Amino acid sequence: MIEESQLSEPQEATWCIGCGNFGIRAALKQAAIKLEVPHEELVLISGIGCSGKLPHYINMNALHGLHGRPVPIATGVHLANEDLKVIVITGDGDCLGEGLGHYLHGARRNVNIAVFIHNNGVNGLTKGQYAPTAPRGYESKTSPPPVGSPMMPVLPLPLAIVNGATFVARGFAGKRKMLIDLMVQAVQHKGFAVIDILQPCVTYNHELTWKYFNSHTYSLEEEGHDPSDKTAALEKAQEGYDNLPLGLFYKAEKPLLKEGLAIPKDGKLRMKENDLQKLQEIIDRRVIQ
Ligand SMILES: Cc1ncc(C[n+]2csc(CCOP(=O)(O)OP(=O)(O)O)c2C)c(N)n1
Ligand code: SF4
Ligand SMILES: [Mg+2]
Repeated sequence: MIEESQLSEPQEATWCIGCGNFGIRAALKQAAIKLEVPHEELVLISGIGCSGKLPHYINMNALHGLHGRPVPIATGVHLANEDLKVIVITGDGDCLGEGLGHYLHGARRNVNIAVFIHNNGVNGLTKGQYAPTAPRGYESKTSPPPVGSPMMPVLPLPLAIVNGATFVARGFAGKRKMLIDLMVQAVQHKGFAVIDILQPCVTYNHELTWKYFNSHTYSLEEEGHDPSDKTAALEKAQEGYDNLPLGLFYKAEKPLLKEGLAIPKDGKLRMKENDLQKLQEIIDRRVIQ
């Protein structure tokens, strides 16, 4: 239903030449076409970062929010209008640093949104500080040699699995076909869907490069991994940077957030008329008390 020409960039991308974000954008375009949904039903919610700029470079409904906050914004958009397919575009700093609490709560709520984490190991926009996913020992301006990063990386996928996410996957910006397929499945999935997307930052991260990811990744599917096996998924999701599995780790069906909320059943929340005068009266009463 969506033509490629409808997605062309409203602004020219300012990402560095060779940045993995280009591969992710290209995959997102193809996924949007493959989803066969009307253009107006897809919406991107992004945080702040090089990744967060993606909605400026692809023509889709979008809201470019605050650093660390795209998951709660997306939750609100979804609950107000369940017809929309809501996709969060977030960086590893955005999602797993300042936004980590929101990420975990989104997972345990099993809110029906798809979260695409652009994982480059650095805070790209703010010039290359090590991000929460940087491996122990990673050297950067803020984690100088000889020690490098003195702590373990945050592992987004085991966290998602143990906290209740129901679609958990990893893609790579350099493996386009697999990434498109995972994106389509994540958006179609009913529940909290996460894709950890390996995304080389060619300017600041000289360890997690295109070459590195090409030679230190393998396919879960080719290994015969069963995504309904939660224990095996957790084990695989904890494998480190030496040999990173790609593909679908875990998929399950669980009750959705909206099923437990007092959302009006007689029509969408967005169709409800708000009585602003009544609201003001309530606010005034509270102020006086
Ligand atoms: C509330 C708030 N805190 C911090 C910042 C500064 N800041 C902007 S982008 C960013 C990190 C971006 O890193 P990441 O999310 O990994 O995105 P990338 O640029 O790597 O895609 C930070 C800390 C901000 N803009 N707002
Ligand atoms: S700084 Fe890194 S993440 Fe940001 S646009 Fe450049 S290569 Fe991409
Ligand atoms: Mg980053």
